[in-house]
Amino acid sequence: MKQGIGIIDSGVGGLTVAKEVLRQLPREDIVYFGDTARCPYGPRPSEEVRTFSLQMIDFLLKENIKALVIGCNTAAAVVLAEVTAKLDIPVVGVIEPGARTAIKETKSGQIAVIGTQGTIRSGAYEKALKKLNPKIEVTSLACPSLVPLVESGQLHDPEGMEIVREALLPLLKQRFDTLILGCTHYPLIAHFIQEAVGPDVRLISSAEEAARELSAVLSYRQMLANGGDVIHTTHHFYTSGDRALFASIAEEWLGIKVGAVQVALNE
Ligand code: I24
Ligand code: DGL
Repeated sequence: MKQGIGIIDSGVGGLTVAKEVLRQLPREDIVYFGDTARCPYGPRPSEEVRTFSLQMIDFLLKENIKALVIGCNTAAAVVLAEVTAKLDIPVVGVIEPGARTAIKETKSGQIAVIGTQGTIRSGAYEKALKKLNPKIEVTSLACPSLVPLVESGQLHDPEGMEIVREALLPLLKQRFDTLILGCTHYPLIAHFIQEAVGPDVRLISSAEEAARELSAVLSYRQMLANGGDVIHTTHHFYTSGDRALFASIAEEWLGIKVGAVQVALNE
């Protein structure tokens, strides 16, 4: 039987990762789990994020996946190392791939990172960047107002632009030429973010880079789904919350028909 790519996220934000996987690896089946009932993870203590993430992973492992993507930056910041060490299948996080691309792109050696409180507090991006190049200067900023902004749907209102400007104010005193969008939701407001930091700053989407990394890993290990001219895929979507709400957001975002199944995780 064809094995799928497992993707976990705190909710619907990881659909930005799923969309990139569908685009870059159109032959692959996706098995997505979004913990919408307990979203957001950003403000939660890391021990809680760890427990919740491991519950989702346990569920997906029973779904016969061949690789796992930790699509949520907050979760990847906490559990990636532990899960990579524990599982026999390839595990891809959303942090290292974005860090690598930022290092490749920066000319000044000054990189900024934005994310949730949990992601920034963990220092995971800073560690990943400094591990690759200790001379890189890193500026990190938690932006707790941006996930609620995206989820409010004000993606094209002047009010949304103001919230982004306000959130990024502390960055504008800093010097950097590359900005890592270290959160699933930020690609949806990339236009606001670009406007706030100016046209000379290069934005890096962690979702896009994670999908690229997955593609490289599967290719290297000769684990890519094979087939001819006709592509046949079956995707599965699980949510801990309301399945109709989940499905409507997923359908709009991915542009495919989505049947979501609700699953209760242990409290
Ligand atoms: N976008 C996100 N979360 C929401 C939302 C949204 N509502 C409207 N849009 N709600 O995240 C979160 C809370 N829900 C989740 C489902 O269960 C119940 C609780 C960003 C989505 C990233 C793919 C705006 C919106 C949309 C469709 C696509 C994109 C988008 F409706 F931003
Ligand atoms: N998925 C989370 C992340 O990428 C954002 C939403 C949340 O706080 O749960 O960090």
